[in-house]
Amino acid sequence: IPIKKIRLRKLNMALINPFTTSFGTFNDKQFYIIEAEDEQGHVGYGESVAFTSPWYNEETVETNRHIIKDFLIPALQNTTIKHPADVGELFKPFRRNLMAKAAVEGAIWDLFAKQQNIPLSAALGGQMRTIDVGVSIGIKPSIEDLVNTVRKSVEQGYKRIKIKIKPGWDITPLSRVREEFPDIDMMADANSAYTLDQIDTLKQLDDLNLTMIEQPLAHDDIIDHATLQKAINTPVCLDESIHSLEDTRKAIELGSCRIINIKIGRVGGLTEAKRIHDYCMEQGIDVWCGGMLEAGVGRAHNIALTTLPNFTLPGDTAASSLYWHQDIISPEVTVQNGVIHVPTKPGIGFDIDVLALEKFTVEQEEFSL
Ligand code: OSB
Ligand code: MG
Repeated sequence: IPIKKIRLRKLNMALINPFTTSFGTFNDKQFYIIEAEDEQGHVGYGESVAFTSPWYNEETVETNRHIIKDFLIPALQNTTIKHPADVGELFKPFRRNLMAKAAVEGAIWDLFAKQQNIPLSAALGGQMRTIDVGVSIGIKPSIEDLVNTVRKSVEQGYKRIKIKIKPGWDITPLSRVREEFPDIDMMADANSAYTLDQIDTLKQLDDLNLTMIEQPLAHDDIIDHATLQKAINTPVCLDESIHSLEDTRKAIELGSCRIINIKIGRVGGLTEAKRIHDYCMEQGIDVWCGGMLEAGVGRAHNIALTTLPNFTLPGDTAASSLYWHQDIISPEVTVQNGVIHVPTKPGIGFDIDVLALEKFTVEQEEFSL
């Protein structure tokens, strides 16, 4: 894959609605867009999903810049990459920093698919023409507020409603939503807010007919999750705890979960995401594609990944308009009846809205390879 230069752009975009999880509230998003350009003028795009503070994992927007600039780009200099799957090998000397790696690898995957003149989904081996999507609803100021938001999402056709929970905002609001909507596909995400001391609360989830409970316990745990999974009927889904195929293998062996949320950034890129997908498929473990409040480039990567066959559960890649006044891709991601039609153009399949990209760029640096 000939690459001539890499451009790093820092963007700042305001969220339409503040998004609250058990670890805090997001009002806007700062992130890096990585552009990998070849001699012919093809440009591959990647998006880093780290936040400004290290509350989801240890990475931040600032650590992304440092790692990409001082380690990952130098590792790409004076080498030739035959396939995007080789990038992981080049980045292996650098521990973790998986979101930084995923952003750069993502730009190279997009460039590769554009050079081959095929959609990124096809380059990954995906075949689904449409993908099912759900929506993730943050912690709300009141139960009434939550019920109204769920109603709107159900009316918009989202196939699965995920509700963020934390101690003090769990069984009561979930029960109210279940009363109002007895038949919806509903799940909860705790973002690591509980410990086994609260197992009695977590056991009450079994009465709510949830599709799953996502990451109830510590961000770095797979042992206590196995204890919990034995004690409850609701399937446990791991998010924060899974960074690799190896983590996946161990979690499945221990019985820590029955479902895995795959996030490209959290596992270091599309290549590792696909490996985890393939392994889960062999093991009979369903997967779905998580979200990190991405802008259009990240969303496009999520859509491409979700075309693989074991993404049997709706993902969190909701429509651009739920997050942004204006997205950086054209057309923006739209959802009809809970479904996204997978784009068929080469690479990520969406054009970049260059004016929007420029408008949201607050810093820019360029490196020759
Ligand atoms: O745990 O899945 C998560 C948002 C920010 C950080 C972590 C998570 C989330 C979401 C929203 O649940 C996903 C999205 O809508 O992009
Ligand atoms: Mg989660």
